[in-house]
Amino acid sequence: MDATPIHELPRLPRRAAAGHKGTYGKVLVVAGSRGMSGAAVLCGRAALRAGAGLVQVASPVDVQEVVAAGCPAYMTTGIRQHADGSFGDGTAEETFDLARSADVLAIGPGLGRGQGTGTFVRSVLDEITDKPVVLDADGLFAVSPFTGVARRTAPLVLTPHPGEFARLTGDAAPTTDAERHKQAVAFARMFGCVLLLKGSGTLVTDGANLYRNTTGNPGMATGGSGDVLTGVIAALIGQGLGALDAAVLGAWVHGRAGDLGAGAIGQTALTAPDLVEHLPAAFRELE
Ligand code: NPW
Ligand code: AMP
Ligand code: MG
Repeated sequence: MDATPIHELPRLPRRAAAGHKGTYGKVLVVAGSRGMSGAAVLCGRAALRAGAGLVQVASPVDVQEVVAAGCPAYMTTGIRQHADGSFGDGTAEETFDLARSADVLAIGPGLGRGQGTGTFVRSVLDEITDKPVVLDADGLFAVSPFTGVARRTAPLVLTPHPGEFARLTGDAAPTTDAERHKQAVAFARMFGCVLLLKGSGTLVTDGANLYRNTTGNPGMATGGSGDVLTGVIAALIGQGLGALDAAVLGAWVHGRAGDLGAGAIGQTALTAPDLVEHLPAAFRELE
């Protein structure tokens, strides 16, 4: 299947004059761990900049304060851990409750790869099947190689970079465009998910449609870029976009923020926080 370049964008939902914060979606970000609290901050800040009405960031309790210091506008929660760093047995239920009151979940940035973390991520996916989920980074690691998840009534969006995609499929990373297209479409079709395969010319597919992003630059090849994208897509779903549209628009806006950032400070110096700071200008072009 040929990839359609993303030129015609899904419409950014307009904000109603009488809208309130509940109107624009409550995003639960499950992210961060000791040494990677920044991933949770980037994801949460990006979700706010992408228009989410409310953002709650749930992180392991030992980094909650650090995450909270990263932004005054989101709420935080500490996921209680056992002495060995694992979750579960009473701690996972608290996250289930938060998830039930959210509109959309973003799971994985900087969460870590301990065995207990993987079990925890899978338990959230098993338990919360009626809320859209954007699964990224260590959330993807928890379900690799991918054999599917519990039957869901809400969409699942997976956002791997090529290394993560190879782990998901268990195959070597595709080397040609044609192979990349084929593998991406086949994966999305087989598992009934939306797949966003990152890179220069990020692909987005639901198995029936295939799009190629036209924004972005190699300045974005810097730690934390992807964590920003996860928050953007979750926020767009929270505002009512379908999963495919949110992934398409999210990829475009994220790349556009990178292009505006590179225009301001150059590709070399661009960092993930700069992407967050340029989201407003990128979104303004769509309002
Ligand atoms: P190689 O060796 O480079 O050729 P991982 P990660 C391969 C968090 N972060 N792009 C690559 O191959 C994330 O959220 C936290 C990238 C290597 O084998 C995750 O939770 C930050 N990789 C966690 O760190 C900022 C490619 O994949 C492997 C590739 C780990 O995420 C940083 C690397 O992938 C980061 O976002 C490609 N195009 N092609 C923070 N501030 O808290 C092949 N690979 O092991 O999943 O590592 O992406 O850094
Ligand atoms: P991650 O590896 O998860 O941090 O994600 C990196 C993000 O930066 C993805 O959204 C990529 O599409 C984007 N990115 C990385 N390298 C490039 C590039 N050379 N051109 C365009 N976008 C890129
Ligand atoms: Mg990443």
